[in-house]
Amino acid sequence: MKGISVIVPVYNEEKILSANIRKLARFLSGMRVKYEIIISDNGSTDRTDEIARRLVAESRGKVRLLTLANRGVGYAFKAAVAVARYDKLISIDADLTVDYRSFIPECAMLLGTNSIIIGSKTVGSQRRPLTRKLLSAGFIALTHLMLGIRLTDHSIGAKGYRRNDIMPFLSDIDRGSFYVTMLVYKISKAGKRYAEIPVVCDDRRKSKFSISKETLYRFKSLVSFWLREKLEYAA
Ligand SMILES: Nc1nc2c(ncn2[C@@H]2O[C@H](COP(=O)(O)OP(=O)(O)OP(=O)(O)O)[C@@H](O)[C@H]2O)c(=O)[nH]1
Ligand SMILES: [Mg+2]
Repeated sequence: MKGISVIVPVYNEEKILSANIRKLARFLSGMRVKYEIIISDNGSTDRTDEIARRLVAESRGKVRLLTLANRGVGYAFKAAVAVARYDKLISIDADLTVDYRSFIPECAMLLGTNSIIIGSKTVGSQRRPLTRKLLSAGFIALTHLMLGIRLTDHSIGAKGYRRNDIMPFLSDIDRGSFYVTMLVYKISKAGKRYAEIPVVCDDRRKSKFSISKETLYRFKSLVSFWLREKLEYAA
C-alpha cells in the first residue's frame, strides 16, 4: 500500500523515546502522506516498553510497538518489515541524530525508482567519535574489496527499502546490523537499483552497541557471507 512505514529500533531509550517519537510523528503528519511508526524493541530493561505503550495508545493507530524476546537490531528490523503496512520502509535511529527532516522526504521520493536508499554520513558530514569513524572506514574498504559494492555507510539508521523488493531476502537477516550490507549486495545482484544520499549526522552520545562486539560481529559476518557467496558461485 502507498505510504511510509518508519521503523525505529529501540533498546533502553526511556530518556528520549517519548519526545523523539512525538517529533517524528509531528513531522510525518506535516508531510501529508499515509504513515505509521513501528517501534521495535527487544530486550529493553528500562521503562522503554511502558513509554512506548503510552505512545501507541495516544496515537490513533499511527504508532505501533513490537516487543521481541531476543536482543538484536536485525531481529527488530526483520519483525518490523514482516508486519509493515506500507511499501516504503524508512529506518531511523531513536536518537534522531540524522537530519530526518531532509532525509525522510528525499528518501521516500527516491524509493519510487530505487529498491534501497542509503543515507550516508561519509558523503554527507558527521560528528562522531574518531574510533567509530575509523572502524567504519575499515569496514567500508573491506566490503568494497570483498563484495565489490560501493557502499559508504553500513549503519542501520537513515536507510530506506522498498518492502516488496527486500521480502525475498528476509530470512537471510540475522541478529545484527549486517543486513544493510547483505540487502544492498542481494539487490544489486538481482539487477535492481540502490542509491546513496548524503546525510548530516551529529551523534556524540554513548553508543548502545558494544564497539568491540559490533566490530567482531561485522567482520565475522562479512567473511562468512563472502565465503558463502564464493561457494555458491563455484557450485
Ligand atoms: N531493537 C533494538 N534496538 C537497538 C539495539 N541496540 C541498539 N538499538 C537501537 O538502534 C539505534 C541505534 O543505536 P545507537 O546507540 O544510536 O547507535 P550508534 O552507535 O549511534 O550507531 P552508528 O550510526 O552505527 O554510529 C537506536 O535507536 C537504539 O536504541 C537492540 O539490541 N535492539
Ligand atoms: Mg546513535
